[in-house]
Amino acid sequence: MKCRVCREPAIIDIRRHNANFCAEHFLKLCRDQVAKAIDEFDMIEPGERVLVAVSGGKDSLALWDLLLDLGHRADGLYLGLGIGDYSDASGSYARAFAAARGARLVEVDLPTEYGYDIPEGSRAAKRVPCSACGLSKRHLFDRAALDGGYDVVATGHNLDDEAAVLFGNVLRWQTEYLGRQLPVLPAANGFPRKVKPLVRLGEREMAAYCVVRGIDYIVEECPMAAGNKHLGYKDALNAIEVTSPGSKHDFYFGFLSRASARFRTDAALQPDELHPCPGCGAPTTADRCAFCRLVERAGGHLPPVPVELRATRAASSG
Ligand code: Q46
Ligand code: ZN
Ligand code: ZN
Repeated sequence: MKCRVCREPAIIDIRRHNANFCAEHFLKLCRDQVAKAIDEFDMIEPGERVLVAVSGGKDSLALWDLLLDLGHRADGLYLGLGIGDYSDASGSYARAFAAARGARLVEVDLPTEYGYDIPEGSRAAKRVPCSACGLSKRHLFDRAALDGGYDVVATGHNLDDEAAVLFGNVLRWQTEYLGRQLPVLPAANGFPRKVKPLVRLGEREMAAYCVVRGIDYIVEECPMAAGNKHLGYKDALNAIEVTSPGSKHDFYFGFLSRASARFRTDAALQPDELHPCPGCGAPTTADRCAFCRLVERAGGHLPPVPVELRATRAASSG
């Protein structure tokens, strides 16, 4: 097995590209694919401040590493979700990476600052853990980015993640979600742009990237992920990929180029339907936003919102 570029011994085969790569050219491929995604979808402008949502897993740490290598001004954000030993361990990996790279890691601890954790909170609020978790994470990313003056929030969703989510949305024809499933969500209502620069790279490549770069990451899955439907969708797509390499890529990028725009109207929210949540200031269509309702039902509390922040959000959400 020889590297496609230099003919030296290869360390990885990527069947989707029908090619093998040595360590050096594999790293170059990863950087090129991220740079291409950023460019193709106008994800990050030079000089913009990026906040990378870091979980301590392979994807988010690789993403942070790649963005720093590509010269972006990228800080990390780690959310302590209170998921027992898993949270303790994942936080250590995030901190170790930041220390090794001399990068800035912002931390928000859900139990300390909001008075609930994901296992207890989701039970009390009668929500599936991943649903309570996803809702909390989205709110806290937005808030941290807004408070810290960041232009962009970047998440480590890779091609396998996006293809699995797309598969689930298509399976149930969730047209509203399909209209929003994009690698870039533009800034809106005072919140920063959201980008997924790893959409051109697969899960296996991200694990290999961390190994080659010597990045330690948490290998265990989150214990709350058991029963998560997306794991089943990933297995199904992996089975297809074995006999038909490139299927995941074609499924996802074909959707983006040929189908996604058709669902845009299903996802469009009229700006006048939104108003600032009286609890936290985030834009919402309801009396109070879903996050504030979750916090209350989970028995938690909100940190005080500075008055000027409320004013900014109120002004920008109309
Ligand atoms: S952290 Fe949270 Fe994930 Fe754990 S509880 Fe589910 S959503 S699985 S990415
Ligand atoms: Zn090579
Ligand atoms: Zn709220």
